[in-house]
Amino acid sequence: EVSYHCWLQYTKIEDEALVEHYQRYCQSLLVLGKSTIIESAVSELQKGLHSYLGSKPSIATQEINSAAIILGTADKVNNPIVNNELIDKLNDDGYIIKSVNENDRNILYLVGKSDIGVLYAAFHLLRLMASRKMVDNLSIIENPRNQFRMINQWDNMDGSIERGYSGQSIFYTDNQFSGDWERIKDYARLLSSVGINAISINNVNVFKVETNLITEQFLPDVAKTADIFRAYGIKTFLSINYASPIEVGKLETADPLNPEVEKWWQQKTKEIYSYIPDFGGFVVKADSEHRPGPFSYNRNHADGANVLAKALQPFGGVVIWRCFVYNCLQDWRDRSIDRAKAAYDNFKPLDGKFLDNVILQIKNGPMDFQVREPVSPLFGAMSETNQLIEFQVAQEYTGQQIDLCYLVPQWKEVLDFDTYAKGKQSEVKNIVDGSLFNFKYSGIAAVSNIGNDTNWTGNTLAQANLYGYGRLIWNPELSAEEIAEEWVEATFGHKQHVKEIILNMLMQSWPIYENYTAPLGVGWMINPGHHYGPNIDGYEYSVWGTYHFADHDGIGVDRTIATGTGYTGQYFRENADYYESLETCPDELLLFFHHVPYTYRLHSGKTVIQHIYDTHFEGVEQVKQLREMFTRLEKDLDKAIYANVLDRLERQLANAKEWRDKINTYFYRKSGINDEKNRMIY
Ligand code: BDP
Repeated sequence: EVSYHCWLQYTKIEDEALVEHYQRYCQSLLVLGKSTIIESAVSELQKGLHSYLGSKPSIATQEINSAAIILGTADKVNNPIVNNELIDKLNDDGYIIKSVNENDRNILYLVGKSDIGVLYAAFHLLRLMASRKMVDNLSIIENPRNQFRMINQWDNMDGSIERGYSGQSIFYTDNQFSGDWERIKDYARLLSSVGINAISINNVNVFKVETNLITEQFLPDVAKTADIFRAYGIKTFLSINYASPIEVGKLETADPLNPEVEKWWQQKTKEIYSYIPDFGGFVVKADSEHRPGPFSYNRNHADGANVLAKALQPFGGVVIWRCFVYNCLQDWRDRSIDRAKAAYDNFKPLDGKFLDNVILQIKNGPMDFQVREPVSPLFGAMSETNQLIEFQVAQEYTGQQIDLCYLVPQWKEVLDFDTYAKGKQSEVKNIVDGSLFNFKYSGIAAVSNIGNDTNWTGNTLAQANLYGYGRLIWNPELSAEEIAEEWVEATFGHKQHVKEIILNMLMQSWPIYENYTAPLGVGWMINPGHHYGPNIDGYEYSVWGTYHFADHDGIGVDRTIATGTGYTGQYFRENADYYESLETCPDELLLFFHHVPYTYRLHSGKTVIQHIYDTHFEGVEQVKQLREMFTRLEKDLDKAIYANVLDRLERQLANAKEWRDKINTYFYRKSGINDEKNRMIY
């Protein structure tokens, strides 16, 4: 099926002039140097060129006379075109693409600083061809902006995926590795094609079976998996259970300061590296949502992380320690507790106490991947500690790959957010790329959205989020629209109206989803547990710390310093003031920061209650429009893809209506205020 190949379809080029143009460069491949990664580049080019042009390039190992692509690492390329001045502009994963005409020969140089750059250059060329771009006079220098470009699988070994919306795991089934190595390889290709260079292959919640991934029972299969990813420049990580010394090692404690525990981790780590010499390291969810951690032993998170870091240090591995730490058993009647403050409160005091191969992984917002949240105040607050930002490509709270929600615009807003940590231009993107504080390690991670559905992502259009995630973190300066356009062309081809419609649908989708779900940044009005569909009070009187405080008079969480939880005080001055004051607090986050009456007037000029009514009515109409636009493509799209997306749009419409009716009715009854436009509210 077409959808299986996602953006690597390499659809045959019909325009003969263009085929001829490419042929002028692509008749043979001259490969300089040898490595598994370079082999991946060669095989991808052969596959792609064959598919685009109808003929496979020949492979040459010596200078040849026909039109050629010459690929290799900089040290192997013997041509003044690729000079030191140019090479010096590359970082470790960077590359150069140059087209030249020498003695009537056309040559395309694909040159990496190291072999991974060569592979990225090959994918870049294939991407240019997907967009049907000419390749004359190319002079491209590319460097990824972020060092870690990571994907986190939330796959369990029984085959289920925590927050998976596209079938079962491609990695595991029945508490074993599934052995579907071909599929894993295709996943590696997809990830590498957009520059991903690290993957953790099991859920952050590590249960009984997965605890054994670090034992001889499973390490051979972990190693096999790592071999596949390595050929695409991707390092393998494992999520570990903090209580492993007890559960695997049969020790009586997992206290990080206990010498036996320390020794155990050192031996264990050594064993892991004997299977996987370039193992990336551990991802750790500790003291969070009932997972074990250092708190059990009255130790802090720095103690907790450092014992692992020490064990990994001799091998060059890192600890990725998650900051999603909060009390999930709160007394909901106690208004002084604020879950949003938890990560900062737990970690900020530990700045500078972590070893330098520990990286803190911080969710983009202070709560949990809601459709709208402010940026976590931890970014910029720890100048002495490596930081990674965590996004969620899986659409847990954003429609579960049933509803359309292209998330690149959301991530972009987060990366562009100025923390003012060192004055102006202290944007999150300058923190996580390591530049602002000169971090040794840093970057971006995200929860994957794939499963074993044929199209990988449930809704075929959700492929855009995986693609867009990779492209954006490679270069945060790309626009959400540029990225979407590339994806649409690679996936759906070049018919103008197809491009326009799908692009349009993607670009509108996040605001539409926001319109019919929880209003103005308040979040959480979602069904508890599975997190799909509306449930206004579902979380209101429970222990999770996720409240909206709606009553007869008003709604919202007062997080101000003056009268509320004081959360705004966790930001640097400029942002603290900005959110603290009703005058400047932006509408879309109003209810995250303030409790206001329903009659409160937004900057938009509408009252809060009227805004709620309007956006919910409008959201449903917009989903109808999405569906209508899409049906215009029936004749243009692959049948299976058309049916798949249409089915999702129908379900999205039903969902949007349910949200509209429940939200509007609820607030109408609570407030007793009529809709100005007298639409039907129950
Ligand atoms: C939440 C999910 C939960 C995860 C948790 C986490 O609902 O399943 O385990 O995040 O990130 O979004 O650890």
